[in-house]
Amino acid sequence: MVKHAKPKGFYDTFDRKTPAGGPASETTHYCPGCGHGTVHKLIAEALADMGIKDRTIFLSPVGCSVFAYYYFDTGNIQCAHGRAPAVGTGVSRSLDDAVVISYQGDGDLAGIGTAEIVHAANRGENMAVFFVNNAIYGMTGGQLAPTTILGQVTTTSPLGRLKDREGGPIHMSEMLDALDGPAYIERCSLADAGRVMKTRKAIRKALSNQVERRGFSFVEILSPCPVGWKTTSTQARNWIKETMESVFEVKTFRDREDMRKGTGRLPIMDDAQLKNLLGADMVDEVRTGTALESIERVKIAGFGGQGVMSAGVLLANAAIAEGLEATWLPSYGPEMRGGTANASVVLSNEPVGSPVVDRPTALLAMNGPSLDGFEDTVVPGGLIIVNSSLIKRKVKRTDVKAIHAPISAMAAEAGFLKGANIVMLALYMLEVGVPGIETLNIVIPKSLKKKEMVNVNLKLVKVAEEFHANG
Ligand SMILES: Cc1ncc(C[n+]2csc(CCOP(=O)(O)OP(=O)(O)O)c2C)c(N)n1
Ligand code: SF4
Repeated sequence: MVKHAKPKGFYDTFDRKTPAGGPASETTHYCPGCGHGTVHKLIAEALADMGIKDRTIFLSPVGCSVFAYYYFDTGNIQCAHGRAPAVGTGVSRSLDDAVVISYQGDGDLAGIGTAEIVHAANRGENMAVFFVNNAIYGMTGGQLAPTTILGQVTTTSPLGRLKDREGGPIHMSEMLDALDGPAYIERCSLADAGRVMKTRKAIRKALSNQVERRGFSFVEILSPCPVGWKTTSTQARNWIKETMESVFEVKTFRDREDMRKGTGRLPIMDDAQLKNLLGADMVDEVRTGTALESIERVKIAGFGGQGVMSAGVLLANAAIAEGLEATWLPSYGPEMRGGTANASVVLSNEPVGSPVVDRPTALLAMNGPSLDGFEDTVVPGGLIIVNSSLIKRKVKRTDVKAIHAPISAMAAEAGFLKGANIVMLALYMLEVGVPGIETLNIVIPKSLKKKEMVNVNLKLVKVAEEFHANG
């Protein structure tokens, strides 16, 4: 007797479809006859049979299977469109024992996410990719996908896909088979029961490859989308067999049983090794017990050549020298010369979660475009320091502290116009108090590669101190 039951890899109930206050649902959100349901079942069964669901991280894509996390009783992450292989890279590199599943449609994987899948495959990342190829964008209403076959009618190719107009279908398995990285590549089909059993085997193979740490496994599954194709379920399965399979050959492309992958992680280094690696930019801790009242998010902005990047590095180094946590993130304008540039520096008592500075607590504006571009982003109560030598207008905001200082003129008067960045940085540090200005005086000699520049830069710190004391 064949007993049909819900695989143990699934949750008991699918809450997505449970009506408010109503009975728990056991149905999915997929259309009748959709291949996603079949692939889900095969994966859920395998996870339960292999006893690996507790160490599995399932990456849901964007597409009809966006809600996969409502079904799989695993760790779940919902990824931005096409980015699952990048997320999976992070997961598998940080969790040695994880079985990472990247579940993706053809729009997700072969359209918006082409770069991510190619590079993850090339690096041979530890993950099993299940690529559900239904030759169409199902979720958004049946538009042409990268894998739509020639002549296929979709809502955006009403006359049928034409090679000269839309290009031919992309064969992802063949493309990835050109790379050295993958361990296992197989194309399967859901056209009939026999083929479903072969897909079942391929899915288990890809998952056991994860357990064995063989690296990157890729299973492409030709899958019916009766709603997008405007067919019955039977017609859809026949179409796969008779038409799709003649374009996408069902076969094993490679199976490298002997492959083994490491974690791909950098070695963990102690301070001495790090210092050796980073050289002069590392500064010994000079003061301990420093604490910030709250996270400082600093945007130092100007045009290329004004030294905004090096001011950012100095600030981050000064903070680290005082035992704080700091990040520095450069952003270069598109022009090679004369363009705008800015450095984002985050200072914190705790490890920094994100180096991005969208809402600065302080803006150090070296030129007009920087003030125009970032003034509105500063948090209320924040600080804006304006280089009034080059910026002729005043700060408009009334809910921030504004300091207008002739930064460039002060640097020029001290004999070193290019050191305006140091005057600006010193002024900021004097204003905020943490890290302390004396730390900047220690960091400057350690950080400057041209030792003959040390004294002039220290002189610029003094210039800023005088301005601050008088103003
Ligand atoms: C950044 C972004 N761009 C576009 C979309 C719209 N969008 C949602 S699903 C989808 C395509 C999904 O197609 P596929 O990956 O083939 O999955 P299927 O729905 O067929 O299973 C697109 C373009 C989006 N959600 N996000
Ligand atoms: S539109 Fe197609 S892929 Fe999406 S759930 Fe319906 S049948 Fe499945």
